[in-house]
Amino acid sequence: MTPHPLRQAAALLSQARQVVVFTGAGMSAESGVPTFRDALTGLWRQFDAQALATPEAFRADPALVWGWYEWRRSTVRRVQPNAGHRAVAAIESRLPGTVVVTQNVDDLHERAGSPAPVHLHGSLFAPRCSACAHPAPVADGEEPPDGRRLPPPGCVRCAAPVRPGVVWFGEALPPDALQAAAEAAASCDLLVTVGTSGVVYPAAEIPQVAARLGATVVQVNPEETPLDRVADLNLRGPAARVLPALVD
Ligand code: BJW
Ligand code: ZN
Repeated sequence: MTPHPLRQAAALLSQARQVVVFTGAGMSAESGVPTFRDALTGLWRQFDAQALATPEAFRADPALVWGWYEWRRSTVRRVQPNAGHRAVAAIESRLPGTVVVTQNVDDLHERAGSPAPVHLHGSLFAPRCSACAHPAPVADGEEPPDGRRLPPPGCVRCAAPVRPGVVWFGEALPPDALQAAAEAAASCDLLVTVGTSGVVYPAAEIPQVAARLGATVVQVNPEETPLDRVADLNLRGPAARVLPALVD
């Protein structure tokens, strides 16, 4: 008899020697951070990605883009990691050497106890100068700007506008992060992909690389995704319920 998929996944996890946990927006959904592409609530269902998440958009209207990201950052500051983030941290403490690779720009993995997640798409908490890349301080204790336009601060070094430290469409991913993720994917024997639609490249290659090189891939997602065919096991459920059941 085929064991229950959850039990099968828990057994794979307990036998694994080198694990990668690859996460997307669905990981933080139950904390109250909106995903990008979910029907109705996804950010790209309500906002125009081309007008907000491209370098051209920032050049055309820095206050629109900066205000939107400050609103996103204030949302993240108000929410807490969920049981899924804590389960990921539990996997890492049980199996040191586990690598968490996230597409998320929030800090919920860190706040749940993951020491050093690899941020493929940057962070809401690492603004930098748009001209000289000098790191800029994160504004603290301000009232959430509520999605309103807000002119970005000027760089202390060269006075050019400060930009959000995230990766926009058409921009290269941080080379160190991409390399760390690719190496971890190439050397793991189990990759758990959680809460990603798997449509944004090159990030979506990470589970595919692991599968191609022989790792077992387990997917946690309430919906079907293009990664279904890469995954050996599909656990159809929300991260905050499925992941704790894997480490219990
Ligand atoms: C749950 C859940 C629960 C819900 N529990 N699960 C055509 C083909 C291929 C590629 C391209 C193409 N045209 C253009 C490209 C390239 C482009 C791309 O991939 N576009 C595709 C969308 C078509 N990629 C790029 O531009 C990248 N750069 C690049 O290619 O550079 C080339 C280059 C090289 C050298 C020099 C210069 C250039 C950059 C991509 C950057 C992506 N940026 C964003 C925004 C980040 C900043 C911000 O936050 O605003 O990253 S877009 C957005 O998508 C964000 C996410 O990280 C990323 C992935 O989304 P994710 O995490 O998968 O979220 P969703 O919403 O899509 O899915 C959520 C999932 O969760 C769903 O499946 C739900 O079912 C599930 N879920 N509740 C578990 N409770
Ligand atoms: Zn500068």
